[in-house]
Amino acid sequence: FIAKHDDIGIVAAGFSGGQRRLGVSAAPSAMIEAGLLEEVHNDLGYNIHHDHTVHSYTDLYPTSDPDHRGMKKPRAVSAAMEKLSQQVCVLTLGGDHSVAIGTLSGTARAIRKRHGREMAVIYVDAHGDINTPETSGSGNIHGMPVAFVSGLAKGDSKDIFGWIKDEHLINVDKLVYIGLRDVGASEKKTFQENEIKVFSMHDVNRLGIGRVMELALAYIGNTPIHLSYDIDALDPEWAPSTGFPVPGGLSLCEGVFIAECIRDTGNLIAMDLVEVNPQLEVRGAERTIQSGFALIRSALGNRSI
Ligand code: B3U
Ligand code: MN
Ligand code: MN
Repeated sequence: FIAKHDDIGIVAAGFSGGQRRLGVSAAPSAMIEAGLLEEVHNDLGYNIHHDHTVHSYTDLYPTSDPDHRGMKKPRAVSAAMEKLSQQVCVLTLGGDHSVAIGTLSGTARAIRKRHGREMAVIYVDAHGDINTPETSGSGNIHGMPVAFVSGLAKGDSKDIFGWIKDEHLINVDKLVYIGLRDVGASEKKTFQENEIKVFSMHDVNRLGIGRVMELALAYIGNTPIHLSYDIDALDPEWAPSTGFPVPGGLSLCEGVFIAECIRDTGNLIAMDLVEVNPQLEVRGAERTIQSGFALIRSALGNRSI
C-alpha cells in the first residue's frame, strides 16, 4: 500500500448490492466532485494513486442470483468483494458496508504476507454488522461483513464467499467496535461468546470519548490498524444521508476525535468510509459529505495544532 509515506491509493467502490437502496453507489463520485482528491493531494500532501473509475462491479453480477441461506444477491456480492479484495488500497470510498468483506480480507492478507502480522480492526458503526446468513433478519449482506471476514460465517461454494481463506481472516481478539446502538439479539450473543471488545454509545456517554479511545487503543496495542468507518455511526444530525440512520449517535466532534486518535498512533494502514447515500435526505447530502471529508481528513492528515 503505502510505498512511500506520502503515497496513497484510493479506490472508489460504488457497490450497493449489500442492501436495497441504490443511491449509495453515488457516494464516491459525489465526494470526488466535492473535491476530495484535491483536498487529499493539495491540503494533506499525498501523491494519489487512483484509477479515475468508480467501480460498481455490476459487470460481475451473474444473470441469475437467487437467495441463498437467506442472503440477497449472494453471488453478486461475493464476486464483487473477491475483486475488491485484490485491489487493496489505503482509502476505500463505499458503497455499502458489504465492501468491508473485500477491504478487510484484502488488507488482512497483505499485512500477513508483507509483515507476517495480524492486523487490528476498529469498526465504527451504529450497527453490529456481524449477522450470519442464519441470524440475519434482513438477508442484506451489509449486515454480515464482520461475520464473513472473521470466519464466524462460512462461505460455501467458490462463488458464494468460498474464496475467503484463512489468510484473509481477521482475528476477533484484535477487533474493537465503537458507536453501536442498534444491535440484534443474536449479534449480542456473538459479542458475548467471542468476548469482542465493544464500546457502544452507552459506553461513549458513560466514559466519554477520550477514555473510550484510551481503552480501545490500549486493548489493540502496537498493531497495524484498519479503520472501517460507517457514516451512520455519526448522529443523523451530522450524517442524515445514509440508508439506515439511528438516532443517538456520535457527534461530529466525537467522530473526528476517533479518527485523530487512530492517526496519532502512526499505525493506520487502511480506511473505509461507507454508507454515504447522497440520494437520501438530499438536503442533507452536502452535510453528510462534509462530515465524511472531516473523518478522512482527520484520519489521514497531520495535526493542525
Ligand atoms: N442488523 C440489521 C440492520 C443493519 C445492519 N447494518 C445496517 N442495518 N446498516 C441487518 O440487516 O443485519
Ligand atoms: Mn455498517
Ligand atoms: Mn451501520
